Amino acid sequence: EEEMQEYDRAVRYRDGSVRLRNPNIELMDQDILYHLALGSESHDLVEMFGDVKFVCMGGTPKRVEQFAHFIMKEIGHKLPAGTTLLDISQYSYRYSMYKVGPVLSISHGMGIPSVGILLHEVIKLMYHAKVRDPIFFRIGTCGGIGLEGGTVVISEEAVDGMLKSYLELPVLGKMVRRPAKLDRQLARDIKALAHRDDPYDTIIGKTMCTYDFYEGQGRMDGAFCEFTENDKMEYLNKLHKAGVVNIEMESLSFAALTHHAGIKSAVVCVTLIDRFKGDQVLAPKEVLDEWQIRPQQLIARYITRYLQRK
Ligand code: R2B
Ligand code: URA
Repeated sequence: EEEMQEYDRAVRYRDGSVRLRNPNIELMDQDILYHLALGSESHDLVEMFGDVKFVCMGGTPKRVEQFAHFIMKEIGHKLPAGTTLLDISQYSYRYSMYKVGPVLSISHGMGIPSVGILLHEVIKLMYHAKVRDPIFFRIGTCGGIGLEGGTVVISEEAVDGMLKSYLELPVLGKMVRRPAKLDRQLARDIKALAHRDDPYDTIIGKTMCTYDFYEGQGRMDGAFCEFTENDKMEYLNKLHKAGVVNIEMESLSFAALTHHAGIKSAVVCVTLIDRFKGDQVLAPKEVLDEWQIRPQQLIARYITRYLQRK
């Protein structure tokens, strides 16, 4: 914790606004946030985004649109008369972004490269818009390890497929490592908002983040499989013993890049399957849809409480 706070002070301005660890940006005439279809000169980013407090990310455009409508209801936000929610980044044809008062809801696609590109641009967006102390959430889905489908998992840290707790990226032919740390207090605060009478568990645990959905997650149902059922079970047991409770594909980058920027963040995912029991996601669509609302509700509770405190 102490280490995280030290870190925060180094990478944020005194007023809490996001400081970029890149001296080049302020020297540029304009900064085009290409994959968001926004620019620092073409748009008044302070006017458009200066009041943002929460950045919520999820995999699909539909889910983040739903979350935008849901959070609008929950925080009682009213759109100006005669207007509807619109996808601010629709002309990027890459990501979708909705803004509801202090909440941004943005799709990140699948996997570390996709969420990484988005995070570079959203962190720069926070800087250009002079946003203070933003909190980032990933609201997603995952596979569970020894957990019933529909369980909500709040990540305490992210590890890669080799159980290493940092993101590695080749830069100029050298491997750069960034610790994939998440805010433990934020994780506990979110967990405290789970209702005792929810008909499912909400837990905190380690999250494994992989570069692939099939072989990379030990699935035997991909186009290729070069290991046995025994090998797979041995690996899942090893993960389980190491405290890994779920597997998904973005947390490593999400944790590493937000931490590097000094931004508080959390990852909350619902399990769609127990990997000890199978590989295929078999639950009916209506069940999956109901499960996916669970992490949204938890984060909506956090946001609502936070705004009421003000
Ligand atoms: C969870 O679900 C997706 C794969 O189906 C991936 O984006 C993830 O992390
Ligand atoms: N997302 C993943 O990455 N893995 C799963 O098993 C389910 C959802």
